Amino acid sequence: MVRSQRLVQHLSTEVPSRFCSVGDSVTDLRYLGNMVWECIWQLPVALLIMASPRELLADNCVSSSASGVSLWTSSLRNLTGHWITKATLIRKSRRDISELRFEPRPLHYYIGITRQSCGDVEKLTTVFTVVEPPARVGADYKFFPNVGYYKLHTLQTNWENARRTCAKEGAHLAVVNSEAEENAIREVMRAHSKNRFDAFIGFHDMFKEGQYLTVLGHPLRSSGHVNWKKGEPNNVELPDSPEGEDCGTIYNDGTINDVSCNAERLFVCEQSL
Ligand code: MAN
Ligand code: CA
Ligand code: CA
Repeated sequence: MVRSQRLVQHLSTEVPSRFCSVGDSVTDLRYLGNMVWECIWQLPVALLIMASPRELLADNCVSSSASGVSLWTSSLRNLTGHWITKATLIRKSRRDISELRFEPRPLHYYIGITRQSCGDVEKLTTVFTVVEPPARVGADYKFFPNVGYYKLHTLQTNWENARRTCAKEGAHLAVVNSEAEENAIREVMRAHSKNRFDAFIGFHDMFKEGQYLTVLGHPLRSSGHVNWKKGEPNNVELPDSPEGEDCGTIYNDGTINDVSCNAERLFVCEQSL
């Protein structure tokens, strides 16, 4: 499982200094934007903030774009003395996961506002948080509450093809982070066959022998649940795989093994919550 991505946009205004601070950086509004984004979102976000009247400031309008992302911000005080701050963030991205059935996903968003006064400077900090659940995977993924979505692919292929197939489905080769997750994977495997078999999952030691990494790029040992089969990993070197065994599998009893990356196996994809 990986944590849901979060979009946190920070927007803050200092009155009357004409400086905006974003995180640790300070930007002069006369020249630059007053927003950063830590993560990028698929849907437009339009925001309106009205702050209490203070001294009149010039209208500031800022736009910025990078790799399919557009951002507009403006901050002005109107004739009735209201401070109005607006920000619009739009991201366009190409879908290359056409296999997915996209369903509308509810967005959760909230706004936190804090006011600070220091001498004659009033600082208004507004934090916008937008949380978008991951895209739903196909109906053939089985949902395990608080664990994730899992699918056993029942056509054998090598590890790299398995990795790509999961990615095309908006998922990844399964990474086992807990006993509950091991049980979920065992269940989808056992639903296929009660006979003993193993399936590719998302770890390997292709880069350095014995240093196992997950497909998410983290050391396997930090995944929280590592259940090697007794005697594994043994990096067996066979004539057709002299490089040894560098790709991970899981047996339907939940134990894991290293096998040749060129071997053909079923595989388990995971869509994190
Ligand atoms: C046996 C054992 C394993 C090895 C597999 C390869 O089960 O030697 O360590 O990974 O064969 O198929
Ligand atoms: Ca190895
Ligand atoms: Ca092995």
